[in-house]
Amino acid sequence: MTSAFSVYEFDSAIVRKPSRSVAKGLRAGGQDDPRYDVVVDEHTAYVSALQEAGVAVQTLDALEEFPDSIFVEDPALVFPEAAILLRPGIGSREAETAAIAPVLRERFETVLELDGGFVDGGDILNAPDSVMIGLSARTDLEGANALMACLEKIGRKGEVVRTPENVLHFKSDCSLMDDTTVLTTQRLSASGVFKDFAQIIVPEGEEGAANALRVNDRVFLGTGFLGTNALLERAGYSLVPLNTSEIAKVDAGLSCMSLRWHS
Ligand code: CIR
Repeated sequence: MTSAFSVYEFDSAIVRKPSRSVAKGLRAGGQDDPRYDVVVDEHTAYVSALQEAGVAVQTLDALEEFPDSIFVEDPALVFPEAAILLRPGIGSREAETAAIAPVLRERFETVLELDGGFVDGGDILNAPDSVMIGLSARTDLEGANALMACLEKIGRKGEVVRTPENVLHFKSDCSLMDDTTVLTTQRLSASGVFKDFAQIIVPEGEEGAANALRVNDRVFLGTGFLGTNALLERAGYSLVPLNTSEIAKVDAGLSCMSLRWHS
């Protein structure tokens, strides 16, 4: 199925308020705990930016028992025509799927489920010609195959690719800027996965900038990534700088805080 909308055209989104327990969110390195009040500020600015871009945002209540539940991108995948419930590949986040499922069943007529394996939404890049599924420490081949089967049911093509070693998610290292251009890191670009795209490579030391987010006519970009900012400005994108320094302490960026689709 070719959707009537570009992969970056959105009019609807779901977000979840941060819980105080976000301070205990998962992280691979030894970063300090994020401060709840600063995470709230970052989240509030993100929601406002979505609304200003023309997106109607549904905000779900915080879930104290799940420190990472603010990152609603991981337990599900949404398209204009259907939602797919995923299976996060780390024990402490597994039950987030059941927590968001009733909301998705209310919003979507078709809700599919993986019949096995594990997939985190952060490993999925919905590109114009295929839904790219990055194998990672969170997303395994069984899950990727189960997701491919779901995608086939809704007439979409999946493609199994690889998340770079020691990178949390495929989308930690890339984001679409438009239908033909991807913003990516050198290490992901080197895998050849984006050979059919025009590529903008983030400067060394700015890998965190690659998890940007194109929303309608603008691109959300983490603040402080001056080199990437200059590259994208030069390429003519309209940038919305958003502070992500607190959520970055729990390995998060701009795509992970919402589920976005065009209704
Ligand atoms: C985790 O490790 O699962 C969270 N601390 C961060 C999740 C970020 N999710 C995303 O980029 N899609």
